Amino acid sequence: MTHDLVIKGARVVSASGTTQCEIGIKDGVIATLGHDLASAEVIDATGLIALPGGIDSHVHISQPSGPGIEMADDFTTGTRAAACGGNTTVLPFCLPEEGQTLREAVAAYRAKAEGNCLTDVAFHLIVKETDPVTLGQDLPALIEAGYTSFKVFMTYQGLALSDRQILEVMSVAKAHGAMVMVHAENEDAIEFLRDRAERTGETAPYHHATTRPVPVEREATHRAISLAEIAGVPLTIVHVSNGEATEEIMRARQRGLTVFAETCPQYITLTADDLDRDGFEGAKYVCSPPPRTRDEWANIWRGIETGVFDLFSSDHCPFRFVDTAGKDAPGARQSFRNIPNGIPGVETRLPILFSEGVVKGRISLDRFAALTATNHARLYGLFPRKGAIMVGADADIALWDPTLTKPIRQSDLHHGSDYTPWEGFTVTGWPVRTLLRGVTTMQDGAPVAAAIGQHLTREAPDVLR
Ligand code: DUC
Ligand code: ZN
Ligand code: ZN
Repeated sequence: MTHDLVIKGARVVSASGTTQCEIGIKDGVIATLGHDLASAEVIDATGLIALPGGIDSHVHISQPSGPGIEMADDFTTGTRAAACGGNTTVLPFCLPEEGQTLREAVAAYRAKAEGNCLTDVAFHLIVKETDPVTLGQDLPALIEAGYTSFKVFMTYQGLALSDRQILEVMSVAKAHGAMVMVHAENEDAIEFLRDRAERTGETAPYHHATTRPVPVEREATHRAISLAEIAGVPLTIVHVSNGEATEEIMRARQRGLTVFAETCPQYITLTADDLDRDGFEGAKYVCSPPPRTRDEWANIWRGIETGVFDLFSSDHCPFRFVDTAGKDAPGARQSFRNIPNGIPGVETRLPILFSEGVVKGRISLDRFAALTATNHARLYGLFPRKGAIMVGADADIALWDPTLTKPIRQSDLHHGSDYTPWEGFTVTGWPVRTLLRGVTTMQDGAPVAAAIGQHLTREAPDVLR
């Protein structure tokens, strides 16, 4: 067979292990893994590692974030940054605006993404209403149409669902075959701590962290797992930040429950002290759950190394810092309550895990591929088309230089935010070329293609098939 493109000379992290071989690509699909392959075009990847293109299954793009607040990324900048960070697919959330049905929201997000993406895109839903139309009509129809995962919140006024409502949502997931993702923090406990902090003048960004302590997350994690057990559904706990929540997940698995878990770069590299930086700088690090301590980094690493965590996602939720529509929102300097919640990270997720995990000897290349691509595809109904370098899969590949060492700099990044929480953080190992269905989307750190990203229809999660 003559291929359209062959990648030669790379160590290939394939679905069946890491080997030295060539990757033959035809019509955007991996056609051959072998040697001495014929092709019209060749990429010499000597000295590089070929990994599956990253799938970031937890990003927020163009999501409404309150009156007067604007997310820093639209689909053009968000997926451009993703591609430059070695990703080929992202899964943003679809949040209905006030008065909008879930189906209308999906149509609106699809329209915002259409023709603007440098990665492929598929959407999770956020379920914030449990009226009969949402649960009886919209959600079943959307699951049928391939929106096979949705997030529920246990925190945030206007988003948080009661235990009863979560059970109702879970029973729709059970009946129609979808994955429930949970943001596990106890809203009442946070409100109590937040009101008390404000009464005593503890209003600086740092107190975002002190009012969302570990027990707030541990308790909600335990409760979410119990609700999933009662409803009889698998569950994914997203953005786990600490050891006690991790233990809840381990205990649930020991009881035979199917619980998946996600963590993020902020929980192995940032601490609550970052929120205590001079002046208003701490606002740059306000996200939920908050970054914890160095001891918690060790707990999260143990979970990554021992397989408790299935997913390593960015939770990219970007706001600009010098902007009254961003972190410097009206009232934000008076109380942390008013600081928009979230940090940018879609472009830096993979280099941080490669450097801190693979280069420092904590995880293998195979485990890196599972945590950053394969498991995301399996859990969210994209496998085997996405998530692994194997014959028949889309030719979504990131070529990595494992020796390239440089600090993360805002000036090198491509997101819409005006800062990175990892400014100056030195990383060894960077993606130097990203290919989406065989087309180069990033080369040497710069975006190079037109917006060729497509919307992906998903199957049911592997575990439900
Ligand atoms: N949860 C997220 O998943 N992202 C940003 C904010 C939040 O609370
Ligand atoms: Zn969340
Ligand atoms: Zn998120």
